[in-house]
Amino acid sequence: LESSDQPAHTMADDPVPIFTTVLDAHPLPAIAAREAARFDALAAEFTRRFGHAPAYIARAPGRVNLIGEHIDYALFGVFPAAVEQDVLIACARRPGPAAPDADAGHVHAQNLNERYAPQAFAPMLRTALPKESVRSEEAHVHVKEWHLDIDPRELRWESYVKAGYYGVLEKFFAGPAASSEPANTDILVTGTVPAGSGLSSSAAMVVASTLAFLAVNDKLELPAPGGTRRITKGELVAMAVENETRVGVNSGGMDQAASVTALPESALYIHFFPAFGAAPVPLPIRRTRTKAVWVIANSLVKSEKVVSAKTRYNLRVVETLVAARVLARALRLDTLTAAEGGTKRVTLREVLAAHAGSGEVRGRAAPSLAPEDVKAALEGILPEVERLRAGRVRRWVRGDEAGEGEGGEEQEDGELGLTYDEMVAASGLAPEVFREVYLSWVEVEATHFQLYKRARHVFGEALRVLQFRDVCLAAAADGAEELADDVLRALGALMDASQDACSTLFECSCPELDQLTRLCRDAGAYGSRLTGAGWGGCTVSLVAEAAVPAFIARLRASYPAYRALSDAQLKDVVFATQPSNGAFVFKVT
Ligand code: NG1
Ligand code: MG
Repeated sequence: LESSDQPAHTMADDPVPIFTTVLDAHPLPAIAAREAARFDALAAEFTRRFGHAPAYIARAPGRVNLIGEHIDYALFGVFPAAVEQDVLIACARRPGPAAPDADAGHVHAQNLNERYAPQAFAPMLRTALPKESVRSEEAHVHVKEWHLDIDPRELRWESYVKAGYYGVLEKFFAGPAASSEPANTDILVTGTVPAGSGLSSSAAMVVASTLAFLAVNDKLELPAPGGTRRITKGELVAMAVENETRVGVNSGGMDQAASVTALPESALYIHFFPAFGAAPVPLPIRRTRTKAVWVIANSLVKSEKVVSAKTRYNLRVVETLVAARVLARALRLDTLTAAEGGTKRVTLREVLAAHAGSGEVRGRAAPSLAPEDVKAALEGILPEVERLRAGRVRRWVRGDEAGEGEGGEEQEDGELGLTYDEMVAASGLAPEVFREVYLSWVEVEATHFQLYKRARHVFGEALRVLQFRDVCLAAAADGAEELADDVLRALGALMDASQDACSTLFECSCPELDQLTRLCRDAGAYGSRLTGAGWGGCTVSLVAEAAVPAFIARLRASYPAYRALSDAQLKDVVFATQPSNGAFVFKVT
């Protein structure tokens, strides 16, 4: 096993790959042939529509999270892999006379899918007043700022294109030193990641669009001491995470990191604390006596995160953060609760570190806990989470410290959670400070807040991620020709436990997902769980490869929403998937 959960080489420093043959990107000849045909067709259609050939095709995959749900924004490590479904964006500078200044960066965006109408847009250039420091030096220097209209309340396909573009404009064409202009650009988009299904079509779109605009504007190679260097995967992830917030979801960084850094044949262990990093972990599922694959099955319940964020995703982000503060107070972790004038938005991962006395601090490299220590710390903190039970918090707030240890009313009120006022009191912050710290950047709507259940899920799930990773690493270290099927059973059991926690503690499942994962197990899966944000979307199951056709047939007969589907429709809804390559740029020669 690796000695730290912060592997030395994390791929964040690797350059984003540029391929010129499809074979480089898809080393298996069978896949390469299929992909070459797809890339060629997109390039030909681009030429037909715009009258000139594309210069690049940017490609970014969706992802399936194998385990570790809703813990990335608590800064715990997660375990996703890229899927084969992806977004392709063919792009080129539009030929013709250079546009006058104000018209720079004009974009014609089209989509192969007819549902998504062609769009034309340009960023608005604002020449802002120079910043103080600049003004004092050179009064005539103006600061360039760009603006693109994105309405996060409306689901529009081009919003994701604009989100990617925005980051490139801000990073390379804004500020006092910006001299050149963004290029006029034609783009043609196509995608196979189903939308609203938990496979992160949004991250695939944003990563592909960021890459396309980097390529068209010659920003893949950057000036560096002694020559040039390629933009790194870490830089691309950072841009894509920030870009996606422009579409309105305060997500963790799992999806963009997975889409950018994935490698074929392996999953990724992605960590965010004390710093971001991603390392490939080989999967043992093809080396076991029974060869297995991941099967994705869509519940066909659409989960539009942006639309329901107030009562679901963003509410969970707030509950998880407040749980961290209240637990830090209950555990008397004063360095955390007093940080930043007492207003730090503490995360559960920081509470764990402080409770374990590890000295880990966000953003600072060492010291960091080894996974064994993190596991021990998680096991140690789980009983402390009982302090977050509503009845206990209430008694504690009333100052009835003596009552702290007893059960009493906890059982009955455990389900209901805390009212807003009770939660604020437990945070120890003045109401207006609470609002500023926890609610000024996000909209949520609820009558009760569940701190106990959310924290219980997060710590338990974080532990399962490390256990899942251990099973994979132990298998990788095992030189045996063939591994026992126990490996599959161990992974499957962790997946089942994850589903159970998502359903009962984090409450991000839904009746259809509960039913579908149960049917998947009945149909022979080693384990089955929802993947992504939940409340609908896809499940992922570990299934014996030889049994996949029978598995799919049983689901079709037993899951009500599948009965009316044609064979072709069913193929898009239930399918086996192999971990695929992360994002890259294909240079059309
Ligand atoms: P999906 O369902 O793929 O959008 C979301 C978040 C992740 C993570 C998961 C839950 C976005 C862009 N992504 O994924 O960061 O929190 O939910 O584990 O919102
Ligand atoms: Mg998404």
